Amino acid sequence: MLSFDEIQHRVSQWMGKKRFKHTLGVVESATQLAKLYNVDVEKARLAALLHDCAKEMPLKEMQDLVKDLVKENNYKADEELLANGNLLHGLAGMIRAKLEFSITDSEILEAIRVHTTGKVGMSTLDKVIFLADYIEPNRHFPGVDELRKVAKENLDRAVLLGFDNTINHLIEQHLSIYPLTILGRNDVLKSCK
Ligand code: DGI
Ligand code: FE
Ligand code: FE
Repeated sequence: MLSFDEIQHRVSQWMGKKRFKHTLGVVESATQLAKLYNVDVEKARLAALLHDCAKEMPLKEMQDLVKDLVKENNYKADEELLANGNLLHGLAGMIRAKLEFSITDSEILEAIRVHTTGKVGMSTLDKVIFLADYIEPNRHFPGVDELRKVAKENLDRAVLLGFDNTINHLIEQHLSIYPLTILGRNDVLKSCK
């Protein structure tokens, strides 16, 4: 098994400078959140390092990677997920992490897979990665400071705000909302009550 630094070096070669900087920011934020919410810090660091490892692959390559392994892994990849790299890079990244680095920890793999869309029944690690992706230090968007504040107080409420922000954004741009994003949002809303 490669060390964290060796994996980091390989990952840096798979993406541009900006995304690599984002990735290191997610590692930093995920480390803080993991400590705060009693998640295994090493798992959080590795999931954060790998969460976008497939993001800059051409869509066709992502699709090939996914199609090969979807059957034997029992993952469902529907047409909407397969057609959009913004949605597919989580599943593709999970498979890449497995193939290239022999990552077998199912909690790490799942957090990578669901980091964009979320899902119903997210684990604390899933939420930590989802949120770290949102609030890492290089993110600048209206409301990010409020989100950073809530993230320190209540994990579920911060994840809900993240979902709301994504969904609002998609609506403003007249884009399709992946159904699992809505289901994931409604599920975490229940935990907030
Ligand atoms: O990979 P990152 O840019 O760091 O962040 P991400 O994995 O959260 O991906 C964000 C992109 O995915 C952004 O362009 C919005 C898009 N996205 C997130 N949820 C949905 C979505 N796109 C669609 N069509 N539907 C969704 O539910
Ligand atoms: Fe991503
Ligand atoms: Fe990201």
